[in-house]
Amino acid sequence: MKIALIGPPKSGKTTVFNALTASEHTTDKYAPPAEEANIGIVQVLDERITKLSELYKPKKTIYANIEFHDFPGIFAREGENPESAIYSGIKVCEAFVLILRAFEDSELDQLYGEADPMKVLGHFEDEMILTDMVIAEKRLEKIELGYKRGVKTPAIQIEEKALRRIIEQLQAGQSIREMELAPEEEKAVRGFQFFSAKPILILLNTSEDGYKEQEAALAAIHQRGFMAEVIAGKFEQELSALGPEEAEMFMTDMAWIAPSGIA
Ligand SMILES: Nc1nc2c(ncn2[C@@H]2O[C@H](COP(=O)(O)OP(=O)(O)O)[C@@H](O)[C@H]2O)c(=O)[nH]1
Ligand SMILES: [Mg+2]
Repeated sequence: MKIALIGPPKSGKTTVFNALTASEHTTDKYAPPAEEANIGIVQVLDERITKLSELYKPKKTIYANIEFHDFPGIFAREGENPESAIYSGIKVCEAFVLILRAFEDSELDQLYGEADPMKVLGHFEDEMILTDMVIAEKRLEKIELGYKRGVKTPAIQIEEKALRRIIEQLQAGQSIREMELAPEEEKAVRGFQFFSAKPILILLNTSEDGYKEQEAALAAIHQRGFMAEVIAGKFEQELSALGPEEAEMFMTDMAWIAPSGIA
């Protein structure tokens, strides 16, 4: 499974990526955005699989893989071309993790504006909806042109109907993931890889002692129908740079009780 880490510049995408994949990509505050995505594969060491494997002793035990793609800021630059390499790279991912800055940093405030997760979330939602609308409308125009030339198959009619419903949803400012498509409609439009149709998890990236302060923001995001968690990205990155034993000692020393959302 491919998961795209997306978000505005300097929200902590690479920091979270490093934590997840135990990598050491640069997270320099002043570095320009990378040209390409960082890609890392993580094995999901599912205990159930381990137990089954112990029981049945198969020749090979294969755990599920998650491939994380850490993209340079998307939807960040005005007039970014939706057909650019970044967009196509993001499109092939099956789910998104949107990382929003919720940690204090006065220098980042000056460069990128104050941390305002709700505002940024709204911006991303709008951009996804807008990008999908362009794709859906373009396709619908083509279908209509085909109709005029007598190209009208039952499959195209299903697609046309689905696209009309999708456009209506998007025009109302709603994401595609919030609507119900019939299985044949879903199949007809699957190839478009609509942004707003994919599952999305919102991560509020905060400092290690900033959990409590994020409760209201988290609740507000949940209320808008999103899955969301708080993460202490930098702290997690530091932890993942330690070996497992060191990490455990460190956690015990700090009497750190992992809040929900931190594994
Ligand atoms: N205080 C604090 N700083 C962070 C946190 N996560 C990231 N940063 C800093 O924010 C800057 C940008 O982080 P980076 O991961 O490169 O952001 P990206 O542009 O979204 O990939 C770096 O200076 C990080 O050290 C965090 O949880 N707390
Ligand atoms: Mg980065």
